[in-house]
Amino acid sequence: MRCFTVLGPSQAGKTTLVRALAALDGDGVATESLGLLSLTEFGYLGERWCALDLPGGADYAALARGPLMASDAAILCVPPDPDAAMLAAPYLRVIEASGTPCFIFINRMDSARARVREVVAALQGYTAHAIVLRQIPIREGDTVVGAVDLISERAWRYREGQHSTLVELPQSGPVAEREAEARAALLEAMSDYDDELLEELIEDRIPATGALFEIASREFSANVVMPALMGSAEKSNGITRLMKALRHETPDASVLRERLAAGGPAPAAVAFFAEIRKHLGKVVAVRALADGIATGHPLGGGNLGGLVTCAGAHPASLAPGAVAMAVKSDQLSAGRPLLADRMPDRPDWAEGQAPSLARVLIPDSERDEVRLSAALARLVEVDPNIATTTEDETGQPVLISQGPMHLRHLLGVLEEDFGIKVETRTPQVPWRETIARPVEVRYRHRKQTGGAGQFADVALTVRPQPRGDGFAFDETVKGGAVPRNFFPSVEAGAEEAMQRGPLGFPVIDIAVTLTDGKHHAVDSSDHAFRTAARMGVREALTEAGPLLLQSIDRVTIHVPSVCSGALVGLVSGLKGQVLGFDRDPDLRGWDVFRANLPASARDELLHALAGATQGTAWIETRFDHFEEVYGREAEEVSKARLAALAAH
Ligand SMILES: Nc1nc2c(ncn2[C@@H]2O[C@H](COP(=O)(O)OP(=O)(O)O)[C@@H](O)[C@H]2O)c(=O)[nH]1
Ligand SMILES: [Mg+2]
Repeated sequence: MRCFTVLGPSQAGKTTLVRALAALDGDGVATESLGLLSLTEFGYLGERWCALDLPGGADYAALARGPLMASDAAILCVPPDPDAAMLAAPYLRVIEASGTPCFIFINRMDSARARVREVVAALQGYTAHAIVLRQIPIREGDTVVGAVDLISERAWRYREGQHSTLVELPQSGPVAEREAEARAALLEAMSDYDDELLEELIEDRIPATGALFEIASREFSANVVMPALMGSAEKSNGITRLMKALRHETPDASVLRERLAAGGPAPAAVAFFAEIRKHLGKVVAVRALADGIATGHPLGGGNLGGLVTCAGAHPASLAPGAVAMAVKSDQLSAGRPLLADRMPDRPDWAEGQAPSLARVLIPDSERDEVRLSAALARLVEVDPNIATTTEDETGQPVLISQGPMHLRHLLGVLEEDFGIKVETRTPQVPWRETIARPVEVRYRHRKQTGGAGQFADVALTVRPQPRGDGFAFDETVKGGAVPRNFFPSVEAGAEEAMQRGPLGFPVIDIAVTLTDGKHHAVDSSDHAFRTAARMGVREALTEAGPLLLQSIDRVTIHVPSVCSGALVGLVSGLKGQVLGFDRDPDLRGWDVFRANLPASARDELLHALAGATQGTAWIETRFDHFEEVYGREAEEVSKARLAALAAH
């Protein structure tokens, strides 16, 4: 069995295309869906195929990594519109990173307005692979009525829902001219990777069709070119041609196995997608890449429980290349190569992009809190594209997903499959505070209750530290005014005071010096000094001009170069500081844009970016530093905080 993934923007016709391919022979078509992934198994001319189909949409490009780990080929399905190339760019990026040989299928040719050449040129702007046009359309007026195959030089006239008819390729006129020109370009591109062909072209000998098809297969398998074909999935035009190209040119699973090994051990299988099913537990789509994948045998560090094919059969074992769902195999995680005894690390390209949309989840019913964290742990096992954490301040669970669509899907899974309904909110931003100027304080803690009293007296200097220097403590006590053994308690008391400053937030970047004090031979204790230091520092913080600090993120935005210009205004508008942008040396057509941005603007950034780049951008965020906030904004933040604390 060979396996391919169809990717492309939403509404490009991916699902229609898979259906049309499977319907060609209509032989043993079986479908299964696993979360967002649809699997379609079908036969074509006596061979078995499995097509993998994900919904299009910005959030889901990252999810393509799992299916690509199981695919011998990819089909990038695009609309016949040069302006849509940018929407296809994120898919090109993952396909290219994965090393999967890829056909481009220009769909919807029944409604094509733009020239195919322009569509190809626009896509070429986003890939380092040479896109080679394998067909050209035949037009009558504005309508595409057929296509010429540039290798065989055969012309076909489309018929809706039926096989196209072979027609005479005109010997002269615009189609003939365009054909000659496009064929020359194709052969030239192919000769870049084939010395023999190059020689033949130089000597003005044109190789036979059979030889050309062989070279084409070889180059596709070697993933040096991306052939572009065209048609209409809806009208079943150009579908046989695409299927034949897949049949002749898609390498078998051994090539994928080698690609996944990447110098390490060659995996026996790959677990490429998963979901948790009610009453059944974890269901993992696996593809065998070697012999020995059988129920009861070790796989991925445990025994393989059971196998179910798309058609509902329960085979005892899988032949290399075959796809099935593994059940009762809890050791398996999605998106991982598998050896008998363990799951090796995924290849670098499959690490994926870090999810960026964080939401705190609040179950509708408090009783569901424990169940929710268990459910989230399960979700992480089946979706490598999410992450979970807890909010520092509240300890509430945070789910980080690829974007709003992905989040909505995950909340649906929580509700339907786990019976947990949740509300969401944006996570709290980590505000901090510090002080503006040094102050000196003296604090005496004294208590006389019954027997032993408490006595400690401290003189402290509290100074602001440079940003990022954190907390420091020292002492300049002379003559044993405070005995050495109490110093650690003074330090501990000072740190306690920093847990919440006068503005209501944790205090950072201050230095505390114990300069003097008094003690009592009987009544002084660690506890007394700790209390005195805490109270003293608290007083000092109030007097020392409290300053609100906001968390500043360093964001790296990966964005199609055509959108970079618009980002300058967008980032500045969110009070961010643009640090600059450069071409991405590894990704044609993409820029890497760097900025510092208040953490409080992260959500707005994601939202605005999605709009400005049609969802194609993706970002990496990490904490950079804390920065002072002044004036009205600071007052409002602190006021809200103190009110919230008082309400508790
Ligand atoms: N005119 C035309 N419409 C198509 C073609 N292929 C798909 N569609 C339509 O485009 C819409 C989206 O198709 P679908 O396969 O769901 O797209 P997907 O989001 O890429 O899976 C559907 O209404 C299809 O009927 C085509 O070749 N020509
Ligand atoms: Mg679809």
